[in-house]
Order: sequence, then structure tokens, then C-alpha cells
Amino acid sequence: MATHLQNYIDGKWLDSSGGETFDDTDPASGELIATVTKSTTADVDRAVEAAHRAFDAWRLVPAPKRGEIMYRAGELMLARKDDLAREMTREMGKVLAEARGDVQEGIDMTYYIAGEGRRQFGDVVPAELPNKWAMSMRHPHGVVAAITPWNFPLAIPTWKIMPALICGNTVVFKPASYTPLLAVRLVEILEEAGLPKGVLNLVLGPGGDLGDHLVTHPGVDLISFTGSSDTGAHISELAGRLLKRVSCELGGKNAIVVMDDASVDLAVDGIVWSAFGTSGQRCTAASRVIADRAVATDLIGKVVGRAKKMRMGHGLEATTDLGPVVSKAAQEKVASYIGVAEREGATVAAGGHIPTTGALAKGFFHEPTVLTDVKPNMRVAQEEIFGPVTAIIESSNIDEAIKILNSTKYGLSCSIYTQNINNAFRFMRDAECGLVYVNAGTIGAEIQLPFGGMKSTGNGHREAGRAALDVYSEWKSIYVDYSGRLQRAQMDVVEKTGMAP
Ligand code: UN1
Repeated sequence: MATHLQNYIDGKWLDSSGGETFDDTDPASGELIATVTKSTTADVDRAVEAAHRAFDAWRLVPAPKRGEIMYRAGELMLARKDDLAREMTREMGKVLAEARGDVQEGIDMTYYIAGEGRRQFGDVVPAELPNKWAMSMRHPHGVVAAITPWNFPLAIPTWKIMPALICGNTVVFKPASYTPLLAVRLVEILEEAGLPKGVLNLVLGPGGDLGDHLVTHPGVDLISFTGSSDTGAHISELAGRLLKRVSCELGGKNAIVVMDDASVDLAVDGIVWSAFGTSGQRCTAASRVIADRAVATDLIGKVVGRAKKMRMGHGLEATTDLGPVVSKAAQEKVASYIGVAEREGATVAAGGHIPTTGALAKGFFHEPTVLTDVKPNMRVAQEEIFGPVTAIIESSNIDEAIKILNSTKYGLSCSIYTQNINNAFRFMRDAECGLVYVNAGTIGAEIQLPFGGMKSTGNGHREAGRAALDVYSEWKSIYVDYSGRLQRAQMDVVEKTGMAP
């Protein structure tokens, strides 16, 4: 029987004031998973008001105490890892092993941030005047709107919610409408871990007007968004006019560079995993391969061979290599790019079709697809497709490879396969990407380092690692003068030490 999913506002599970619902379905089979309450702008108002009311008390809870709630939440996630992963696979399609990885990433982030309850270091620095103290400390923003995507339905919400909470903010969480179940599970866990009412509020429903209302709500101080660059630009525009804080984590057109001296077999493993993992629906997916001409024929033959052997199916089946994409719209978008590729003169060397027979016809599947004869300026080499499609471009040397790598508007992740240390260091220095890998694919970021990208991939912020705290807190610099007299900075400075030379 399908479950019914509700909002969580001020510590209560509630249906939307509008009474409407929408369906949460399995993209591999079309089966109904849950009916979901469809929030109205009035629900958003209630959630923001609850978060606002809770803020004053929550910001005064000692941060180590806030961290203890997170430790408990991490333990609960660990205990439920398998159930959460299974629900995730059913809800958005990624294969079970990857869903387990998603949950693990959420656990990692939760434990990591719990520790920040006892850190959140500021600076204490010498003052230029005698008997004066100078230091900096973090200060929470207030109410954070966390707007999250469906491709990492547990991990990415933890990247936003946990650092927001540890810094003393309260949160209104609006997950993607494709993954309300995992959002409800995360909120249940935090509730069970002892989070006080109002500190985290959940509003379920499709973006559009609801999202705009949340972003422009006068009670929301900071918006953290992960999703497409178009939506990120729209949110930034709305929020910018109101001088709200915005952190955006957006698209990518990530590339794996394979040099003439690379281990080709190792590169093939990295390409297949990075291009087709999560059916290519990661911001970090390798949607381009830049292959040195010396190894291109060998590499293409092997990648095409591997792609053709991949088995599509339900992500819960052990034999499945590739699950569905998330929706009909996503499937159609991927398919439309095959036409674009052909019209531009690229060759579809593997895949290229939507399966239309048997069980696969019931889901939103698309064959793993390899495009060859791709030129760097073609649309398939420039635009984010967000599906199981990779475009292979040939290049002649490291300079040309780096130029092609940097020729898109995005700058999230990249990788180089080489045995030459000079190539590796040139690449590490010159790649215009927030994530760089050497002899590994473009996916596999760990939460203790900053995550995010350059250029149109974001707006200068980073998630995870210590960098997350910089998004969710403001700096406050504090000076304490204990000299008992007026001391004017920069003017009443001590000219001489007053000590014997
Ligand atoms: C994303 O696709 O938005 O490195 C996140 C990776 C994962 C995170 C991806 N750890 O691919």
C-alpha cells in the first residue's frame, strides 16, 4: 500500500492547507510509492514563521549540544542505512550500491558537522593598541531555505541542513518533488534525534511559484540551492534584489582527459563509472572524454564495448548496471540530444535509444550512449545533458586537452589519466574546476573537502568541508578595549616600544 507523505511544520506532521496531493512514483516501473501533500504558499508562510520563532532559542543552544543531536541522527542513519537505500532506489532509480553510497555520504557529513559543534574556530589576533583584544566569531544568519535536488536525495540535504543547524540557523527544507520520501525520512531521523520543534520544517511540492515564494519571503535570510544553472540564475536574481545570501551549486560539463601515456584500461574503468554511474545524473558525471589521438582508437573501442554490455533494469536487482533516469521529461531530454548529436555530425557509437520492449518499457530508461567524432564546440560537448551520455573528443597534446577542458561555461569536476607527473601538475594548476582528480574518474568527492565549481557551476560558494561553515554563518569581528582610555585605531599607535634598545 502506498504511504501518504506530509509536511513537517513547527514539530507537527500536517497536510497542506490546500488539500491537494501529487504522486511519488518509481521511475523504473511506474509503481506508486506515495501520495504527497502539495504545499501552498500559505504552508511556506507557516514554515518560515515557525523557523523564525524557533531561531532565538536555537541560536543560544550551545553548539556542542546541537552537535550531539547530529551524532544521534548519524547513528540512526547508520542503523537504517539499508532501508533508506532501498527506498531511495525505488524513489529515484539509482542502483542499490550507489544508493547505499548516498546514505553513507549523508552519514559522513552528519558526523563531520557534529564535530564542528566543538570547533567553529574564529581568530584571536594581536591588536595594534596596548590593552586591547581582537577576535572574530561566527554568527548565524537566521532562517535558511534549503532547496535540494533529487539525484542525491539524502546526501545533499545533509550538506545543507547539518551545517546550517550547527551554526545556529533554523531551516525550511524544500526537497525536489521527485524525492519527498527520502526527505521525510531525514526529517523523521532528526526529529527522533531530538531536534526541537520549529528548528527544521519541511514543505513538499513542486518548485515554481512555491520556490519563488520561499526565496523572496522576507523571513528567509539565506537560500542554499542545488540544481540547474537556469534555476540558480533565477533564484540569484530574485534574492539579489532583496540582498539575501545565496549559495548555488549548479551544472557541470565534466571531462576526463586521457593522455598518450595513460593506462588505458584504468581510464576505461574511470570513464564507464563516471559517465554512467547514477545514469549520468550527477553534477560530477563525465559527460566528456578528451582522448589523446595516440590512444583514442583503443580507448573508444573499449568504452563502446563496455557501454554495450551494460544491463539496464530496476536498481534493486543485483544484475542491474544502469537504472532509469528520473522522469519522462528527463528521458525525452536525453533522447533529444541524440538527434542534436547526429545533426551536428557526431557518431552514435553505442546506445542512443529508449528501450521499448519488456519490463524496461515501463520505466524511464535510456541506453548508455557513447558519442564519437565530437568537436569541442558542438552542443553535446557544451551543454549539460544529465543522462547516460558521454561525448568523446580527440586532442593532440596536453595544451590542447586543457584548452578543450576549459572551453565550457561550467567548471565543476575534471580528471586526467597520465603517468607523467609534469602533465599531472600542469593539469592541477590550469584546470578551471573546483574538483580535480588524477588517475581517478570525475566522481567520488569526499565530504571533508570543499565541494563546488567555478564559472557558471556556482556563485563562488562551496559546500561540505570547513567551507560549508562560511556559507551558513557571518563573520563578526570583536574588539575589547581594556585600557580604560580612548585609544584611536591607526592614530594612537605606539611609535616606540618604550623598552631599552
Ligand atoms: C552531485 O552530483 O550533485 O563526487 C553530488 C560525487 C558525489 C557527490 C555528487 N560524492 O559524485
